[in-house]
Amino acid sequence: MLSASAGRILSIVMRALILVTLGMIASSCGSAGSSDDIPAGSQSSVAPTGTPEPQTLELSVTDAMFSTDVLEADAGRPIIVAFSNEDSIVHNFQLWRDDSREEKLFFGELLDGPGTIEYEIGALEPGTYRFECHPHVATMFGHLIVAEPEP
Ligand SMILES: [Cu+2]
Repeated sequence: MLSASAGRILSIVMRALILVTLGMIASSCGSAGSSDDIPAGSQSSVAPTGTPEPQTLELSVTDAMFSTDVLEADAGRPIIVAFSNEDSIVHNFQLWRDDSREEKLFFGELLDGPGTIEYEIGALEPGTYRFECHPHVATMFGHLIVAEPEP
């Protein structure tokens, strides 16, 4: 019903965006060598396949405390949490959809002592998610803020 036509409109919009993007790439190639080129650094952020680049968020634990209580990430890009346990007791990273703690999205392998691990969270929609250490939910928690990347 409504969702079907909304989906059709969305796919038309997506196709138009892809065409516009291709047009921009084509025109930037055409002007190669001119002084007002896009800086080289910004070109590498556009993967040729359209696959979004992963982003790595660093999080460590010392004295049963996370290194931060706010993590930030871009929407739509796979998230990797580079987790480091610097304690001799067990910690991990788990993620809830929000503070209601009704929908758990990720449960990270427990690290029983010092060590590092990369948790592959996947891409998320914009929102304010809640992260915790499973054995210490009452004292070890924070928020992961996912937002649309700056244009
Ligand atoms: Cu813990």
